This record gives sequence, structure tokens and C-alpha cells, in this order.
Amino acid sequence: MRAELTSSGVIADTVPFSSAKGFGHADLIGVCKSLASNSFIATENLSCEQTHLTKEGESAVSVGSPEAVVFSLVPEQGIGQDELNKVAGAAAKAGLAKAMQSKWLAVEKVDGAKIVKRAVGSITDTIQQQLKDVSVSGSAAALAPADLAVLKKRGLLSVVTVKSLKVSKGAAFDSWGIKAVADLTHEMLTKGTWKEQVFKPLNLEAEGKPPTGGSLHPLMKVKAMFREIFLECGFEEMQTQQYVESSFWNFDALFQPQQHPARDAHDTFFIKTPAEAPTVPAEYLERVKRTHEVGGEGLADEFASKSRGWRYDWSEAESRKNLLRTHTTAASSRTLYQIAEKMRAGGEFKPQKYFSIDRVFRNEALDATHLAEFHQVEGFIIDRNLSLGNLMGTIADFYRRLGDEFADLKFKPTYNPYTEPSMEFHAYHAGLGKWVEVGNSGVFRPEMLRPMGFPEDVSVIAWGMSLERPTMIKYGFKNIRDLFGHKIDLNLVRTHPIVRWT
Ligand code: FB9
Repeated sequence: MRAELTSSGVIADTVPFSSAKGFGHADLIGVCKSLASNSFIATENLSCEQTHLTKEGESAVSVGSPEAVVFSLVPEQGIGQDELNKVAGAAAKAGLAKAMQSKWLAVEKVDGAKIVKRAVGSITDTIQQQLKDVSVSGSAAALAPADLAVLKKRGLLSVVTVKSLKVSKGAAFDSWGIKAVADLTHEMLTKGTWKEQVFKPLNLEAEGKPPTGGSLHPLMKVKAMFREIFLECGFEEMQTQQYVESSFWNFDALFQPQQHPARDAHDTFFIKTPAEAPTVPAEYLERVKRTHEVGGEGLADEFASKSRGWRYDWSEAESRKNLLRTHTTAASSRTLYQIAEKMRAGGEFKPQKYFSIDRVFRNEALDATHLAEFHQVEGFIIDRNLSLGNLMGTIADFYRRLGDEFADLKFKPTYNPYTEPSMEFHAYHAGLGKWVEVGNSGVFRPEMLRPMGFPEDVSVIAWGMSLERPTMIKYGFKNIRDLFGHKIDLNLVRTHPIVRWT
């Protein structure tokens, strides 16, 4: 092969080459694959159809088609069908039917016996002629497609696809026989053998190995994206790994009255064991108790709000009931209390921004888009004299970073027990062709902040949304159970690309 390539530069087809050299073609192909893997040769796949006569086809060439054989066995005066079958042998069955179909022979009944007689004086055996032509030319190219189909259907010839190679010089032809290596080793460098070594060409098109290991669930992909935006906007992440929370931090600290419907077991999962939470700092508890009962009356000026309170007997026992937190605003209240304590201990007050993205639990009716738990996204900013305008601007800036569908937000007044004023905000989603409620927001009430110890001019603006709703919309999930829960198709974890928001 090397000599052939040296002299002629190419082996046009390995089939004639192998038969000319007396090699088996299959063996030659194996050798070519090995030579090509070392770039000594380059190969190009060839494929052609070869037509071969079958055994029956060969027989038809030598003695004629079955119908011609049967015709030749019928004498002028005719012959009984049974006798003809005997003398015609293998040709009888197919041959008689074809001969009758071609109206070469006919069967008559004479005295109840079937007699086969010639219906024509002579015949032309075109089948035999066609097969002879193929046999001589080695190709069926001259045959009409319909004729070729008849010969194939009658099993007289077969068409096989023969795969072969066109062979030319490879990149390493000049170093024939010196196996190229992929890696430059320390030994080659120290011994200098790299100078004679042949290296495999770099395949710059090679794709990297698919990353093994874990993949993020779509929810966690979206969480990572939201987290990135919060961080780039200067927000700090809150500690949120406490799913079991006291009613105090989840509701009372937020000035949510103890008879509020959200605190009912129909909306909240209360914990049996341990049913009671450890108490909170006694002085703070007292301030929360008084603020719920009578607002700012009787409280030291630094804690008093101008509120009248909810006018009911506040129960410490109720506040100590353990539950699964219904919102991450419970973490916000804990975080704000810690900021207030540091401030009261002499720390300098400075504006701060915090966020949380974590699981919350609601004892609500389940449906295709609601489970008893979801991930809440929440952000808040604490500073002096913040206004609703600051809140709207912060929300608009945050969501614009998410993508075009949030470019046009609309704000609508609403009610929240722990924020006043409060706003829902909506975005027009072009994909859904409708306005979609995106989240809720507001300014935390003085009855929440003052008992913590914040001065009157310190205000906190905050907003929240869920993680599941945007993820379902972006990934096109119709049922939340396809996204979250024990029945999801884990393969989606590996296959779903990170969602693009714009
Ligand atoms: O996520 C919600 N909607 C949404 C968000 C993004 C989105 O993106 C699409 C790609 C375009 C689409 C929709 N919502 C909040 C609104 C509704 O889905 C609502 O029906 C369901 N809400 C949840 C609560 O339901 C029990 C979503 C969840 C929610 C609601 C309010 C808050 C947090 C989560 C809050 C708050 C808050 C308010 C004031 C101060 C602090 C926090």
C-alpha cells in the first residue's frame, strides 16, 4: 500500500486493489483503519451497489427461465399436467404459472383430464437474455427499473451494497511506521527523543468531555440566578436554614395579630413536638405584647409607635407555638432585631440590604401550581426616610436585571398585615400574552420596627415573590409536580439548560 501510494498517490478503491493484490477485502479494511488511526493514510468512505446472479439466476442463464424450460417440454399434441410436473421437476410450479401468465401455454380438460398445450408456436426468453446481459456486464445498470425489480422479486439476482475505501496519503505518511503519540512526556524532554518523535495533530475541534458529577435542579438554577442579581445589587444573604420557627418571629414580631386567619391551622402547619419554642428576650417580648395590645401607650419613647395597637389580650403561649415558617419574612424579622440590638448597643447605624431565598410552608389547598411548600424570594432595605418611590425603583431595577419581560411593571395597592402601604406588582408576559402578578411588597409597619428599637426615621422597604412560578413559566412546566417533588424526571436536572430571562 505504501508503495502504491508513493507511486500513484492514491488507491481509488480498495475492492479492485485487494483483488489485484490477492488480499481479502475485509482484512485490507482492518489494516486501513489501523493505518488511518496513526495518520499514515487518509481514507474516504465509498459505497456502491453490486449486482450478483443467484443460483437460480445462474441456472436460468444456462438452461433458460423456468417458463421457457416448461414450454420446451410441451409437445405439439400437448401433455397431461401431472406428467409435465414430473418431467419439469423444480421448474414445473413457477414455470407453468409464468408460461400461462405469458399465454405461452394453456390447460384444457379432455375426458376429465388436464392437458397442457402450446398457445403459441415459439417464445422469446427475455428473462434469460436479461440475466445473460447482467452476467456479462457485471452490472444491472442497463436494466429498466421494472425489469430489475422483477428479477430481484423472482430471486434470480441480488443487489448488494459494497462498502470500500478510497485511500490517500495521510498527514504522517512521510513518517510511515513511526507511531505518532499524543503526549509530550518528561522523559522525551530530558532524553531529547522528542526531536525524532512524531506527534498526533491536535484536534482543536474536539469537544470537551461532558462534565460528570451533579447538576443543579432548574429551581436551584433560577435560585442561583436570583441570588447573583441580589449580590450584584449589594444585598447580603440572610441566615434562613431554620424551617421550624416560633409564631413569635413568624407572626407577632411582624405585628400580625394572634386572631389573624393566616395564623389558623388551615393555613399554617403547627408542630406537635416540640410544640413550644424557647422564649425570646423578655424585654422585647414585653414591648411586642404591649404594641399588639395598646400600640405605643406606656412604652418608653424609644420604642413607642403612634399606634393604638390591635386592642386584644396578647398571649405569650400563642406566640410560643412552633410552626413551619409560612414566609421567609420570619428570617427578616430576626435579622432586623439583630440590627436593632447592635444599633442600641452603640453600633453605628448604616443602610443595609438583605435577601433570602428559601423554602416556606403553607397548609393550603393543593393544585397543579400549588404545593404545601414553595420557595420564597424576599429582599429588604433598611435606611432612614425610605419612601414608596424607593421601593418601586428598587423593584423595577431588580426585575429589569431579570429580563425584558419585566421591563414594564405595574404597581397596585393591596393589603398586608405587616406592611403599610403595600403594593402588588405585575408584569406583562409576552409569552403568555397577559399581565402576570409577579410579587408583593410594602413598607414594614412602625409597630414592627419601633418595639425592636429602631428610631422613627428608620424605615424598611421589602418585597417578595416565589421561585416556582417564574421557573415553571420559563421552563414551560404546566404542573408543579413535574418540577418539584418525588415524581420528577431527574434526567431533566441534567438536560435543562440554564434558563435565559431575556
Ligand atoms: O411569584 C409570583 N409570581 C410570579 C413571579 C415571577 C414570574 O416570572 C415569570 C417569568 C415571567 C411570574 C410570576 N407571585 C408570588 C405572585 C403569584 O404567583 C401568587 O399567586 C403566588 N404568590 C405566592 C404566595 O402564595 C401563597 C407568589 C408567592 C409570594 C407572594 C408574596 C410574597 C412572596 C411570595 C411576599 C412578600 C412580601 C411582601 C412584603 C414584604 C416582604 C415580603
